[in-house]
Amino acid sequence: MVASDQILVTGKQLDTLSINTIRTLAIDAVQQANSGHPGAPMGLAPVAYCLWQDFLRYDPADPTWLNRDRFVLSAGHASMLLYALLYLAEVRQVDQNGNITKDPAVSLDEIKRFRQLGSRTPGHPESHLTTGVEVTTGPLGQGVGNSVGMAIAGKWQAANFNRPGFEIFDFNVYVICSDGDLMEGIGGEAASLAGHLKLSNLCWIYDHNSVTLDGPASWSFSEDVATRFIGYGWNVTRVADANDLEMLSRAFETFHKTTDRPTLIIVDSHIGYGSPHKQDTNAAHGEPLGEEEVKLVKKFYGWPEDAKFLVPDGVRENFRDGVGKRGRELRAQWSKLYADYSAKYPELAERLAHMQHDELPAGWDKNLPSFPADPKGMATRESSGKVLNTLAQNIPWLMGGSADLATSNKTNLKFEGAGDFQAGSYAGRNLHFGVREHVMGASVNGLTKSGVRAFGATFFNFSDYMRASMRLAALSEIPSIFIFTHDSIGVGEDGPTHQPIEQLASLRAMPNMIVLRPGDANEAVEAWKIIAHLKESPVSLVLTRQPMPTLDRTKYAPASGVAKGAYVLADAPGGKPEIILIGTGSELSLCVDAYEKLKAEGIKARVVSMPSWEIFDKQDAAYHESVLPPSVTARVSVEMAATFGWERYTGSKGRNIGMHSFGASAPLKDLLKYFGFTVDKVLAEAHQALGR
Ligand SMILES: Cc1ncc(C[n+]2csc(CCOP(=O)(O)OP(=O)(O)O)c2C)c(N)n1
Ligand SMILES: [Mg+2]
Repeated sequence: MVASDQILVTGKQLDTLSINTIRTLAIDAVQQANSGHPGAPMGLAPVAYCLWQDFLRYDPADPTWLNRDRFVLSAGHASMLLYALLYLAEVRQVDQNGNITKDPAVSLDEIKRFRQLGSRTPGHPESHLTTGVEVTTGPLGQGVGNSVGMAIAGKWQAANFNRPGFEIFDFNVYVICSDGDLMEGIGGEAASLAGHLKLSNLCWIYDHNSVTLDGPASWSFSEDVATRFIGYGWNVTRVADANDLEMLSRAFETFHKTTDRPTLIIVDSHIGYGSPHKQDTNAAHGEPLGEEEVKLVKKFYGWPEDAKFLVPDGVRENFRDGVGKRGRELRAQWSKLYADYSAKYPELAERLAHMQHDELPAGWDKNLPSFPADPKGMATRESSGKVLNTLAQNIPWLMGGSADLATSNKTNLKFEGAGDFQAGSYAGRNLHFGVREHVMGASVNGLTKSGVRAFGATFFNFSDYMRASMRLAALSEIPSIFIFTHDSIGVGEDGPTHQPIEQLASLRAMPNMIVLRPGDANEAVEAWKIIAHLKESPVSLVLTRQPMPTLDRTKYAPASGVAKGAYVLADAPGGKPEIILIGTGSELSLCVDAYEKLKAEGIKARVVSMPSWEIFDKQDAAYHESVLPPSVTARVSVEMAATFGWERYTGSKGRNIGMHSFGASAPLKDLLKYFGFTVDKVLAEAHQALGR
């Protein structure tokens, strides 16, 4: 019934049958959903098949295997390609607790529910929903960006954990990417960084199909990609026909043999049918084929025209005998090796177990600093930097870096043995991302998904440059740590190009993003304690450049209140305030100064420190009311940023002191006066709110 010699006359019959199964599953799923991209999976099926079946070291029975090769579908619109592979390879589902179940990660029923509510087969792959999806992709360029972090993690783990005779880590990271991935700026950042770091464990497969959504790729993309990547320091190889399994195999072998740089395999392919002789790029591109076309395609593949979701006999067995068998054997060998390794190096094995289960090691918080009261105080970038250095000594897999601002961000890990991560010295924990914010964000996500606790740092204003990656961290529940200093007009002379205004509001609007803006050095310590425990939420830690007072905690409430997101720092006698001043970050001390003056005037005031809206919002109603009693409607918020959203805490009778324009280039003290961040201004607004 199924003729299979029409596409690959040279290939094996079973190969062709398997490849066409991937293709027709994609076609049927997209048709049934009445939305999605069938063309890319159809064109790429042989490439993905060759990789999975013959090269990927992956045991479908244990998708959590530490040394598994990683597969990233950066062209996330081709999601059905990945779902078909997960289904056919019989990858098992991992439950919420990280335990492997008997269930398939993707069943045929799930493929039939492609793009439906609650399915494991959403429109684009989402790593927190579907086992076997290593990272969430869809926004083009993010997957290639993640892959750099994953490859860095692989090199770092090999350098730190392998011992003579115990090659515990040697996994590779494979990525399928499309024209869009290479057009996006982040793709260039990623390739540049990977080339610089000589990440030889990284292989991108570029689907050179000469077409994008609007039409021929030539309308918008004409550079010589091969030359470009050679310039980046990559090994570049080419496969002239995506259906040529032999040539594909040779390209993967070339990748394996290349030990001094990453590899780009440029694969010339044809979207749609996958054949240069037969294609209908319009129909196949970005939308279902339509019932008529589906029949024609199936006929072309030698498929029964009316069969839907057909998996011919022998196909699943073929995958079992290929990727399944190889993966099982490789993992069994590894497990044996690892058992001996654990016996010989119990400390390292314990470390790996912690890393894999997102656990903190014993003593993770020892020697954390505590800062004495100091009216001059210090910048939170400074106090945070000290905390980070202590934590990194206690947590040996805490690592990261800055986008060329480490000295300003105070994120250098300076202790003995911290080291720099560079080509050829992969054990170091200081990463140098260069001026590449976007791929820093994506890399931090990839690193975090690979078991290390990673941070990336830059000026707060440039969070915009990496926002797309931060958003994916939030969406896919990756606890990436984003450290931002120079958090306001407090930057001073650098001026409005460097002074964030709306960034706080915009990150607070992002679901699952924890924003923390500590109000003094001791709040910075508490903020890091929260960060250490995050498992499913990324954090934006927002810090000042300029010094701020370290509050006297014998006079005011302890900084441990940060754990609840907001807390009463200073209160009116008997806890019955007439007015509440709410501050974050550098404006907290302004509220404290105003509070003291109000007190002297005989006005009963309260100061609430609110370093994190998100964490405060998670507390119960009783706590909310204890901090912000509904009966007290005279409220003033103070923050050197857009006031957008503060009404939710200050109410309709409240006042919001903040920024209503971009900043300006001037010495800080002039800016504070000009924009109204003075005790007098807070007092004036307080009086207004009180109506006296
Ligand atoms: C950042 C981003 N911009 C736009 C899109 C919408 N989009 C989906 S696929 C695609 C382009 C398709 O061209 P290509 O990358 O060559 O993939 P192919 O269609 O050839 O598989 C676009 C623009 C996206 N997914 N991500
Ligand atoms: Mg394309």
